[in-house]
Amino acid sequence: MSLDPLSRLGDLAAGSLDAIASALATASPLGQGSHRIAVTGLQRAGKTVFVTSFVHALLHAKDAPVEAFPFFPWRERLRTVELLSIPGLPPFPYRERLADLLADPPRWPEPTEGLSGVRVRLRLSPPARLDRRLFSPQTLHIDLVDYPGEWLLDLPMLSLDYDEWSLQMEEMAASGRRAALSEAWRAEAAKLDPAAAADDFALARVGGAYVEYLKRCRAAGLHFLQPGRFMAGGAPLGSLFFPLSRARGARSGTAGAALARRYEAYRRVVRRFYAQVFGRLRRQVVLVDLLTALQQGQESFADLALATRTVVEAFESLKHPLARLLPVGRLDRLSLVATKADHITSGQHNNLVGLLRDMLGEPFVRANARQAGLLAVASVRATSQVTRLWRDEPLQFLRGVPSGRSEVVEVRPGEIPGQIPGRDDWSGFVFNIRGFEPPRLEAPFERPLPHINLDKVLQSLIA
Ligand SMILES: Nc1nc2c(ncn2[C@@H]2O[C@H](COP(=O)(O)OP(=O)(O)O)[C@@H](O)[C@H]2O)c(=O)[nH]1
Ligand SMILES: [Mg+2]
Repeated sequence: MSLDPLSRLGDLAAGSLDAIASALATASPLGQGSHRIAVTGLQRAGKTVFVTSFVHALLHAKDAPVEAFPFFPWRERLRTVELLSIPGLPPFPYRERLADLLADPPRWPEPTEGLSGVRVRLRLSPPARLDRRLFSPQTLHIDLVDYPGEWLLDLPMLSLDYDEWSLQMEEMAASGRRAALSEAWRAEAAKLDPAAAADDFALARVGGAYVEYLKRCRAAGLHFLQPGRFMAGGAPLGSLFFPLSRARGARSGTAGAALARRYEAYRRVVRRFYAQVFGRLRRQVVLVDLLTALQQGQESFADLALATRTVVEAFESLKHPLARLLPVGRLDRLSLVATKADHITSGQHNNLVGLLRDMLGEPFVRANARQAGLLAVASVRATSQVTRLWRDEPLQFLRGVPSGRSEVVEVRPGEIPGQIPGRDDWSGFVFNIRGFEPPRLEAPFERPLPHINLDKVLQSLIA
């Protein structure tokens, strides 16, 4: 890989994206059915846990009691099931991640970077109405592809030139909590003369400060971070460019012109991703961790809402194949999932879905009612529920081991609002939403992991 920033970008586009694109373009062998399900979401939304638990359920649902994974359409006809990799894609490390969950004590799996995939092959007897002597078993592939939602945050950049993007980003960086987080970067940027001759070291210094700012935002629970690829997946693209509206009109050879050129090169990568990868993923699951943002308060929540809407707009754009910016693409099914539903009591799940609906916006939900389903899901359920009497009233409590602790406690996570609270109403809500250690499950655990509604995601994608 070259050190020159522009050719590093070129490598990224030509190398990994093309490889991924051609892997996705390859149809499955003749006569085999296949469902390719892409799973996305911002960092820590729960993708790795979701894919691990989903694959595990596909591998073991057949012999488990029906209630362990109620929706499983192949139960009666399934002969064998196998785990494979998807040719050409980095493998999703299912076995390692499952081993983390089944360890003693169990741990949440290590994060994965970039895009990866795993294939489950089901061999099915012919349907009962066909004569089994005449028809051979059918093969069905279920592919799961995990990719960072941050890659979808870049869509708006396709319709903004460098000036416009810079202005938007600078304005954002100067407001709310971001103002303090961006101070060091803004101070560095102020020293840069966009009309001076381009100097890679000077640009890298300010660029480094910009990435530091994005990282600080993330640590503070903010999610709308552009460019998304600076913060997620494989190659560290960190110091390529940054917003600088003062660069407007800079002549060629100057620092300002270099920034604009790098921005354009980056946009070509983004466009390529949409054209070659995103447009090929026709069944997608978008995971959103609303609960953590809710606990972090109004600004975090508003920021997650902005990021989530941006992600979802990427899906909207797929419905307009003639849209100037994107190639032909189509979306068959979209499952929108509020994750970690085991962090609240079951009586609150409807409100959690209401909150997700409100975050996506009623117009989006209505326009996509045919393909899209909204669900509250726990891929791996870490809590159980108990009812306790409090002043003669039955109240629901969660039982589980809080993160970093080892003893079981009972908590009340609080009432989840069924829609986004108004700016002034936040103080009226008291949440006690916290992380839990994963449940203790004994290896080998040869049935679906405890979950909430994981099978309904399958149903919403393939029914
Ligand atoms: N209680 C609970 N915690 C979860 C669940 N899914 C994810 N988490 C938590 O969220 C963290 C991030 O999940 P992960 O799947 O790594 O997110 P990713 O970055 O989107 O791949 C995990 O380490 C867990 O602490 C779930 O179903 N239940
Ligand atoms: Mg992950």
